[in-house]
Amino acid sequence: MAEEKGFFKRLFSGLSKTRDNIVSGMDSIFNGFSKIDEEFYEELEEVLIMGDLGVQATYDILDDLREKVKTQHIKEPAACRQILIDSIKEQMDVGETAYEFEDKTSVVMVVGVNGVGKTTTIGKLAGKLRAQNKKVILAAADTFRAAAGEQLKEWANRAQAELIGGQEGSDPASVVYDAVAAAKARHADVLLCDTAGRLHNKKNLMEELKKINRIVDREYPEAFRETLVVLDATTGQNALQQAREFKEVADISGIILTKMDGTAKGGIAVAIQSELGIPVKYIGVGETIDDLQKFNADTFVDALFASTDRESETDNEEI
Ligand SMILES: Nc1nc2c(ncn2[C@@H]2O[C@H](COP(=O)(O)OP(=O)(O)OP(=O)(O)O)[C@@H](O)[C@H]2O)c(=O)[nH]1
Ligand SMILES: [Mg+2]
Repeated sequence: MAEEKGFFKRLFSGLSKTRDNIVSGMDSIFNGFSKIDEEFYEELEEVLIMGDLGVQATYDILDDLREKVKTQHIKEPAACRQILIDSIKEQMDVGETAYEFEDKTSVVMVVGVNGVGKTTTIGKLAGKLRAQNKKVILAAADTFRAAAGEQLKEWANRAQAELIGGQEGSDPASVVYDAVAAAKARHADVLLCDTAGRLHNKKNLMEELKKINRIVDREYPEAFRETLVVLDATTGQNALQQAREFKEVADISGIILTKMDGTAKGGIAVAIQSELGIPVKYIGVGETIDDLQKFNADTFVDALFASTDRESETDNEEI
């Protein structure tokens, strides 16, 4: 329970910039309007879009709200606040099977464009799995960038996971081939594959991912598969576009949204889920090994919409 409270507190402070945008805008609408009219809906729409929730999610949320206002005969603008919050929670629920891979013999491909936080996230994820006593192997399949292998090695040491790498410039698919062999031989629970974010061009990058996937399909058909796209939340709508592009070439099973600390664009989590139908499974809230959180829609939306009363409440909580 203390852990749960600590989590809320960290998430709460991590989302402060996003919340400043959304909550102050919403509260002024809920308090400023005396009746529910078109102007009220228009202003809400503007706040949600400014908060990076995306056009699609905003329309869905407002349609739902209009419907409930009608059927429940709601007259007070203030009563809409909770309906809105519940509607976002419903849209963002990740479902019970989201973290299945953690308890299976699995291969997790981590993909994303350069600099979004793939390598860091793999380190954090390895740390999480090691804390559950899982046997974890990391594959350094980003052989394109000179320092990439070294960076992953540091994370492997920190997380106490084993690393399989290759020479700079070597074939990433062959690194994955070796890593699969090691995972099988050592009965590893989870194999996490780091991939390059930048190649000579986008087509090369996508072709390489397909090739790596084919190797795993062929060499390790019994493994449970997970492909996670890492997106940098600070890039807002660009992140959404990147997710779309990866969705075209790979079977994406989830999103990891990094750098949620210190961005005003945290609402992008809502947009991704609602526009692409891909669940956000983890969020990165800092640069250390403990700064990766499982995404919980209820906690996230509560932290996103918490008013300042909740802030003073959390100040008294132990971490
Ligand atoms: N504040 C913050 N920084 C993060 C987070 N995740 C990653 N970073 C930082 O983002 C930078 C890039 O992270 P990397 O893990 O190297 O990104 P990458 O996707 O592997 O990059 P390439 O291998 O070059 O494609 C590093 O400075 C990380 O410390 C996060 O959740 N919060
Ligand atoms: Mg990297």
